[in-house]
Amino acid sequence: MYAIFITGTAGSGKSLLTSCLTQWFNAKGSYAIAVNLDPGALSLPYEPDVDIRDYIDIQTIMDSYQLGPNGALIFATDLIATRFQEIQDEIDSLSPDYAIIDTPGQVELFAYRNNGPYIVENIKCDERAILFLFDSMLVSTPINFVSIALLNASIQLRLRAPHVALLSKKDLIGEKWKKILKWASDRAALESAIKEEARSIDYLLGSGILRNLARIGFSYELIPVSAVTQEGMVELSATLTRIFKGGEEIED
Ligand SMILES: Nc1nc2c(ncn2[C@@H]2O[C@H](COP(=O)(O)OP(=O)(O)O)[C@@H](O)[C@H]2O)c(=O)[nH]1
Ligand SMILES: [Mg+2]
Repeated sequence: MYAIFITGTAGSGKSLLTSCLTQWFNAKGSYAIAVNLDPGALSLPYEPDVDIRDYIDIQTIMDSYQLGPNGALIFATDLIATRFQEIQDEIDSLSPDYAIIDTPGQVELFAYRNNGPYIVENIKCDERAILFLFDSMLVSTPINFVSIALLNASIQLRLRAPHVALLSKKDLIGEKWKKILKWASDRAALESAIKEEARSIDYLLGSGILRNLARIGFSYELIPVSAVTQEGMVELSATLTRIFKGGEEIED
């Protein structure tokens, strides 16, 4: 079984991509399941095969501990690891080829607290990968792009598994995705874009962060995807196959 964790800022398209990718694999003849690890999800654009909300209920937590919605969400997210065995058992009983795992809306609750690293490390699977979504709505300026790239690097530090960077919601930005892909792959182009657009104080900070990111290997093969039109699914699944099957022969 291959485990694919979907991460990204709130609203970046994690849940819709979970739905899209699950359908994509199933249409190609693999057996993929959608796993919801977001205890705070009010509604989901897919019917989860395995759902943390069966074990953790935000309303009960709010009532029992007299917490507001925010406190209850943090509490609930911290509890995910304590119910992980049940989630694992459910996944095992389905024996999927792929588990597509939707993570909590706010990425910091998953990545920066203990539950995310614990689950990524302990899930029983042959291989795992982390998808990180660069929301096209957020990375439309070079400074914002660098900020999200910094977040991506920070999440890589926390969730130790091969990472794939995606540009989500490609269908919403017309031809702008080309410019964003250029920034991702060409540091000099990004730095000069920062210089053109940013105030001098932002330039110093933005280019300083960028240079430091470059030292740890700043250059993305950012894959543009749309969970609405299914664009980019071919490229994404080919990249996942390369990660999972390594040197083995790649099927189409
Ligand atoms: N046009 C478009 N909208 C998208 C896409 N992916 C997500 N959305 C929309 O963006 C919003 C947030 O998506 P969601 O999957 O809930 O984000 P999450 O918070 O990261 O799980 C929803 O209104 C989705 O319908 C996409 O590829 N294209
Ligand atoms: Mg979501």
